[in-house]
Amino acid sequence: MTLHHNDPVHTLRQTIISAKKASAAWNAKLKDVSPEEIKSLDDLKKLPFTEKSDLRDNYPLGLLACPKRDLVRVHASSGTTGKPTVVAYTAGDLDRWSSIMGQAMATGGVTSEDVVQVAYGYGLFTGGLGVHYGAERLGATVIPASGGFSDRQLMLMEDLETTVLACTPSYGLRLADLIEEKAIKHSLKIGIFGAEPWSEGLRKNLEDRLGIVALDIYGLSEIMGPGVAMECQHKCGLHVDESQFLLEIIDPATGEVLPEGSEGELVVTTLCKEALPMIRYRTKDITRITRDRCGCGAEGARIDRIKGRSDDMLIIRGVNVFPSQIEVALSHISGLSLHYVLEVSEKDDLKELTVCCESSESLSEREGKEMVKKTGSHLAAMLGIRTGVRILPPGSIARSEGKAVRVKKVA
Ligand code: DLL
Repeated sequence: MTLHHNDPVHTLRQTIISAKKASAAWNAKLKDVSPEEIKSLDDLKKLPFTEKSDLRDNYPLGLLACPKRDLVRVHASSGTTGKPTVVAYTAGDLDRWSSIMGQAMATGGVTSEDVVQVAYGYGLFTGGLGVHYGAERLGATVIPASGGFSDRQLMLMEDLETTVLACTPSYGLRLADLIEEKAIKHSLKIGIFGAEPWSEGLRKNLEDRLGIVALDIYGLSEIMGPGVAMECQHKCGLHVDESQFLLEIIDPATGEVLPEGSEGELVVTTLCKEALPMIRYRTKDITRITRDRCGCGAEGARIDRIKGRSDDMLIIRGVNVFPSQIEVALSHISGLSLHYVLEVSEKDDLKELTVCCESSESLSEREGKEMVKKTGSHLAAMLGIRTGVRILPPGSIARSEGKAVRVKKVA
């Protein structure tokens, strides 16, 4: 397929034609769609949504829009149940991903002078290799550290004078703790944190303690991997390259397209994918699109920091809360470390939430009780919900090396 980046309508039509031609599953899904009907981007609404279940139902590669021999790489995201979702790339796809990712890093202020330590996991997860190739494309020096082995991370960081750390924000917090604990001398300037929801509070914590600019990067395997959206140093929304990705916001309950500026579920259509194009892919991620001019001068679309996934939203006695909102509330309480877990139990069909968080210092019994009270009333004031609170000693919550598991179901 030839990709015409400067005419998105043409590219969209081509995408539909090649998907229908190559895959029986796409052909069935798009049976009522004739590409000629797509006359403007407004006609995007006429196309059906694609969801994770479409990939799962056509496991492993039923949605492939190119001959299988054209593939040069696969990645996969682990599902909560059963088989993973497999995503695939042609050489052209990898080339475009590298340049989109390189451009995203440049948007964040990374240059060819930088030493980028990639502490996202390498392997089936797209994080490691995605950031790796983007940084190389930019001409930066890459340290392919992968996730975990924290002592080795710190050694490499110190000895090779890493200037850019790329990892999940929760692992960034873990590394920040260790850097302080072991008094590591480092040269970090920029953090590229993503792959999980995080808060302004955690950004400030990482920036203050590491002396860096901490930036948010967004992406998902089904669309490509990291680099779909990335903040610049003005930190007011994540820039999206609309010549590659068409964005919509829908009501997650009804699927209705919402007016620009509304908060809702992000839907992405790819204009840059040969192997696995995605048409109106429902990301489940809750955000907003803005187009006002950014402080950096860019005028294109930006998305807000992702609030959470529609399927991670907790409904506690009728009040909707995302784990990231709890993190925001916790970040306002001095004396807590931002390592936390949310325990959800169900009693008589009602969900109960217990927020388990660590104090930054060891507390006496009396101090602990006061902290429980303070945290509980702060959460009630900020979120309008009563929750249980447990304050745990420093170091007692399991540290994440990749995506943190924040919500635990308990009996
Ligand atoms: O997490 C790709 C990635 C790697 C993004 C490294 C950024 C950095 P998946 O494993 O397929 O891909 O998970 C995608 O993670 O739908 C969101 O729910 C969540 N997510 C990704 N980035 C962010 C972010 C990678 N910056 C899913 N903020 C997405 C909040 C994020 N959530």
